[in-house]
Amino acid sequence: MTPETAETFHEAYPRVLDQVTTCPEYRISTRGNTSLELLDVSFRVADPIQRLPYLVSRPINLAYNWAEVVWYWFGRDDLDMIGYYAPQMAQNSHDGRTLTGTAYGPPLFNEGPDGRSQWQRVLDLLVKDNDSKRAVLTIFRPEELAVDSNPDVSCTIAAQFFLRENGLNLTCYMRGNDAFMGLPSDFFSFTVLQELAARLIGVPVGYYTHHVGSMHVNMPNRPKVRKILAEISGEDYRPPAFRFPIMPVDSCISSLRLLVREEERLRTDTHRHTVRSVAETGLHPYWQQVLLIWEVYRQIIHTECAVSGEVLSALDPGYRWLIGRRWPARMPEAAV
Ligand code: 5HM
Repeated sequence: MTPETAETFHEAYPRVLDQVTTCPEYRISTRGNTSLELLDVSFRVADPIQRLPYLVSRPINLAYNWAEVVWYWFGRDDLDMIGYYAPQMAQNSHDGRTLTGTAYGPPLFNEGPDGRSQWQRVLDLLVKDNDSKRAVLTIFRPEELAVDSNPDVSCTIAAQFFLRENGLNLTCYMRGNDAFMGLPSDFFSFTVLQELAARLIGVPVGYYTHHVGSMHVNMPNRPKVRKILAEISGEDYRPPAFRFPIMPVDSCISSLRLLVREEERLRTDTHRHTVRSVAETGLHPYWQQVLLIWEVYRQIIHTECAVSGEVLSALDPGYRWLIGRRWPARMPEAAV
């Protein structure tokens, strides 16, 4: 039987949260967390470019989501970069500097003995043998369980591309997924990588399928899940009309190289961007938006003033909406 299909992630996310919290199979306690759990959860999203949930009760951190993609792409494992966007990730580090299981970049993008990464091998394979069933990217490593006290074991086992008539489909297999916290960022990163792969080999984006062994919600997040479910079932609720921008066909790799350099300058507060300076980078407007998001985040972290109205106005409406909901106290008066 094939999994249930939703059109967008905005539609899928509350459905998963509802299933896990209203009809959980188990209540488990492991590594300090008590959770409601449902085993063997699968769903498919027909239009994975629509990768954001637009929820007032769960405004996700776009600066983190985009940083995670770039962090993966450059095969990084440092807390310096990712911890700036998500300080709580330091808890998973065994040495206070790096992450192991959570850092999916090294296994996916670092070169192997043949001079190619797993990612590159899989893309090369798909170009030669379109219908291949071998386009697998493995993340979980058996050695991760060799040390009992390992604080960071990969939650994603593998991802598999299927190039079929409709386009490039991606299926991810996870051993465990936190439906409230982890799922939105995992969905975001995996589907950006799917879209990147589709652009690089010049095919349309297909659908995205998610298979999870243990889908769970940690008990402290239950009230937040209730709020989400109340929001979407409220009388006044109207689904958002925002559309996530479409990634341009060319220059993805050079844009990512430029982005990672600019990200560091903003993160370390050694540079400030304006709408004009972002335009002068020569980046495609799609990627300029990512820099603008990080500039907003720089202002939030490194200053105490309201975020620049000029930068906010230059943002894509869906991005602006989410940022306004995530950091309402930092919005300029006109934007409130
Ligand atoms: O005890 P365990 O190693 O499973 O705890 C890690 C938890 O982090 C997972 O169960 C899952 O809830 C969450 N997680 C996630 O949802 C972790 C990662 C990092 O690999 C992820 N998504 N990408």
